[in-house]
Amino acid sequence: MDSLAAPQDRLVEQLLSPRTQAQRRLKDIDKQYVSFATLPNQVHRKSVKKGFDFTLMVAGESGLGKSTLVHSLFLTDLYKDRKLLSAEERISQTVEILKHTVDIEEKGVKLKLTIVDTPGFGDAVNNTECWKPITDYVDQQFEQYFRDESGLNRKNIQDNRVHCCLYFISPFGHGLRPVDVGFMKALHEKVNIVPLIAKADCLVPSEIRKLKERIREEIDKFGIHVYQFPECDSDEDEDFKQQDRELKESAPFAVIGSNTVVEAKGQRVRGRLYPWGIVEVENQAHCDFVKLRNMLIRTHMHDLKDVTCDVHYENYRAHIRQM
Ligand SMILES: Nc1nc2c(ncn2[C@@H]2O[C@H](COP(=O)(O)OP(=O)(O)OP(=O)(O)O)[C@@H](O)[C@H]2O)c(=O)[nH]1
Ligand SMILES: [Mg+2]
Repeated sequence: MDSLAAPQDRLVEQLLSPRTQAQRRLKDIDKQYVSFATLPNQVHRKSVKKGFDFTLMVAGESGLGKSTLVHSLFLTDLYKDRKLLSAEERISQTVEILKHTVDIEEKGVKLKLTIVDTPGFGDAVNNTECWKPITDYVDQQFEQYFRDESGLNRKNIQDNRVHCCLYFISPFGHGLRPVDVGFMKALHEKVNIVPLIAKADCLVPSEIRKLKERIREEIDKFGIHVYQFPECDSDEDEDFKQQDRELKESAPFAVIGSNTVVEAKGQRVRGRLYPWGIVEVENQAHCDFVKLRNMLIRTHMHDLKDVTCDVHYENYRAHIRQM
């Protein structure tokens, strides 16, 4: 409508007080619409009031840096007054499934973030079905949700379903190992899998590029369904489209984790200090950590939840009905 108005009218409109402008706009809306155009606002207000929740799981072979990455991603930022771990207080080996929950609030928006840290596998000689405790955990959350949904008090259901599983792949192999294929195939119908190349500081850029390519090919070859980033809307601006393209091209993300803050070029950054230099976790030239964090928190959290609900949970319900 704006574009059709005469320039003088537009100028007058701009000179009015913001309040009068708003009232006029409302009147215009009244004239043209039944008013369900305000629905997004209503939904927005309601969701903000209720708060959001998100559950992220990490899985993969033992010692690939899962617990470290989770701390680098969230916990050190989330616990504002928490001290960073010193070298002596290193994270120890995870031996059982651990659930951490943190409530964060930013500009009045509440997020309840749950992180499920799982013990790494691959230490045993026989790794058949080593992912069983993890598949059981994911199933139990569906089961609980299904029970709550069919119960009497459906108003305040806690959604503990796993919305995303970061799967760590070793940087030392030449692609996927049989255990990686086994794990991902056991879980790909139950949860959104986001594969990661762990400890990317062990590889030079050309090796990372090759390994990424190899992993992408093998994921295809073995028919593994990892989480697919949704198509970018055609009406998005060029910057957003470019970011989206870069995100898709970077998969599987190569990440680095660290619990220590080091000094690099006069600044204190989270990184790893080697005798020959420093790798910075949040430096985009060093790894894809920032891309991963943006994807999880800023751009794709909602889609990950939607796919969990509409695809994975529906699969589970269909499966239950058949039994
Ligand atoms: N080079 C390098 N080492 C890392 C990185 N992330 C973690 N580490 C080190 O790898 C070791 C294992 O890290 P953890 O975070 O305990 O690994 P995990 O995958 O949780 O291991 P489990 O709990 O046994 O499954 C520690 O000594 C970390 O300091 C990384 O990005 N690069
Ligand atoms: Mg661990």
